[in-house]
Parts: sequence; structure tokens; C-alpha cells
Amino acid sequence: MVIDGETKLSLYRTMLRIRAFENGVRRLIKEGHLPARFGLYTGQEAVAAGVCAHLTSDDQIGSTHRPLGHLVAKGCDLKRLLAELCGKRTGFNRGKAGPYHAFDPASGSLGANGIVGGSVPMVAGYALAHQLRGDSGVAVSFFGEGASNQGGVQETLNLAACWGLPVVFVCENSSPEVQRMLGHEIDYPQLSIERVSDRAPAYGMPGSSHEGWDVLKVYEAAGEAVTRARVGGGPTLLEFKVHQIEGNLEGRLEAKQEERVWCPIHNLRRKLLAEGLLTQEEDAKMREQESAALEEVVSFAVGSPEPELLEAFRDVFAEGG
Ligand SMILES: Cc1ncc(C[n+]2csc(CCOP(=O)(O)OP(=O)(O)O)c2C)c(N)n1
Repeated sequence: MVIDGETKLSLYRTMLRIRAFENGVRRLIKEGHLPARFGLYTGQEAVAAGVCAHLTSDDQIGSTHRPLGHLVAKGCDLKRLLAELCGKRTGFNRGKAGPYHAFDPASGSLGANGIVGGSVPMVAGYALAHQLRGDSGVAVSFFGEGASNQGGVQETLNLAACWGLPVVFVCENSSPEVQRMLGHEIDYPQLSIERVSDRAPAYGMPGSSHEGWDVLKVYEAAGEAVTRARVGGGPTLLEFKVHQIEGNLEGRLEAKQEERVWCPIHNLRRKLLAEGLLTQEEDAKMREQESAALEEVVSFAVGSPEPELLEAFRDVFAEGG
């Protein structure tokens, strides 16, 4: 697949935006504006960017306990997203969902999920809705290799294949393979296989594994799977190996020297510079633009009002005894 320069630059921009957003979140956590710590996505940006580049707001995604990359790449309104994380009234769930259950119908981001594997069956439901309506919408389910072992996830993969649902399953695997490449000892394996995608034939769907730190490879693999789903070809199980570099990139857009090989932003930048698609000056300008845009997002979220006290009784579906 030939990926044109404009698409490559757009993928780069999306990854910069995710990294800038998460670094902003780190800062707000430190400053006490965010009530809790939660899973960050640093190092995995290529997966969200490369997959979501094939989706429109009529397609849905289901996310995880590391939701920010997915939500940013899917095109959520960043001001309302950050306000939601900060528990503010202007958040798209009025500050009640927070990072673990942020839900933005406008962009098709239907559910970060604090329950590991919890969003996967929901995503199959969105795909079933597309199938029943006869439209060409697609649903994408992001989950980790730990989640891949959950019973509900396995049942969903089976049923999705039986019914030929327009869904793409995207497993982001911070796997033993990557850990071994890093020289880490594996003393507690969770999987008896190297590749989660090896399970695909058992469900009766195509599956493949790719380097999740190379956004161009992600884009290519996701493009095929999304197209297959759109034209009625049923589900695919994609696995992307990822290296989570959470916590190592405080306040910066770029990876430390030793992390560079795994950093999707660094990887693509190197290629863009080599191909003459980007100059150092243009790169600096893009980063400045993303940082400046983020400052506006931060000001909006931090300056937004808290929910009123009585809001606590709205949207509550169960009564106390
Ligand atoms: C049903 C359920 N079990 C356990 C947990 C606690 N928990 C939170 S994150 C996590 C690890 C999930 O691993 P994986 O799916 O591989 O995602 P990763 O953190 O590697 O991105 C666990 C066990 C939970 N949130 N939900």
C-alpha cells in the first residue's frame, strides 16, 4: 500500500496531539486538578492514530482503562474531554464519567471502560446495529492482551465471527516478546502463545500481528480490516505489539534516547525528515501549534465550573434503601 505524504503528516499530527494531551494531563495530575491517576497511553499512539484514521464519526470505538489516545484520535472535543477528566460541569458527561467511563456520542467514542475487557461486547452491539440497519458503519474494539483472556471477550469474538459483524478487534499487546526485547525477565506469563492473533483462526476470522510502534504498518493493516468490515466481509482480529513508555516522558513530546526505538512519534519523524516531507522547522512549528492548542484546552477545563451539589442526584438509576 502506498501511503501519501498528506496522510503521513496527518498521522504524525494525531500522534503529537495525543502525546501533548497526555503530557497536559500529567501536569494537571501533579497540580491536583485531576482527582485520580489512571492508565496513560504514551508509547502506543501509533495504534490509535493508525486505526482511527480510517473511521468517521458514524463509526464507533470502544476503549479501555487507557482511553486517552483512542478518544483523541477519534476526534473527541478536547476541551470537553479534559473537563470531563477534571470532573467539571462542562465535560461531555457533566463530569460524572471521568477517565474510565468517558462517553462521547458525537464523535462515536462510546465508552472508555474501567472493567478490563468490558467494552468489547458493547462494541459488537454497535456493529450489530450497523448490520441490522444495513449501513456501512464499522465498530472498532480496543483492548489489551490481558483483556483478551476474559471470557466475555472470547464469547464476543466467537459470536462476531458467527454473525459476520462489521467489527475490528484491536489487541494492543505489551507482550512478553517486547519485554524480552527490552531484556526484562518474564516471571508471570499471562499467555501461552506469542501472538494473540494466533487465536483468530479458531474463531473463524482473519488475524495478524504487527509492530505497533510503526504507524504506517498500523495504518495499512487497519485499512484492510476496516474495509473488509465495511463491505460485509466480517470481523478481523488485529494485534499490535506495543511498548508502554508511561511515566518516562514527563512534559516532553519526544522519547528519551533509550526509548526512541519504541517511540512511534520518533519513528515517523525520522522517516518524514528522510523523505523530505517535513523539515526541522516545520516539525518545531507543528509541535508548537499542538502545545499552544493544548494550553487553550487546559485553560477551559481548569476554568470550568464544578457541578452543583444537587447534580449528584441526577442521572442516578438506583435508589438507596
Ligand atoms: C474485570 C477487571 N479485572 C481486573 C481489573 C484490574 N486491572 C486494571 S488494569 C489491569 C491489567 C489489564 O491488562 P491489559 O488488558 O493487558 O491492558 P494494559 O494495562 O496492558 O494496557 C487489571 C487486571 C479490572 N479493572 N477489571
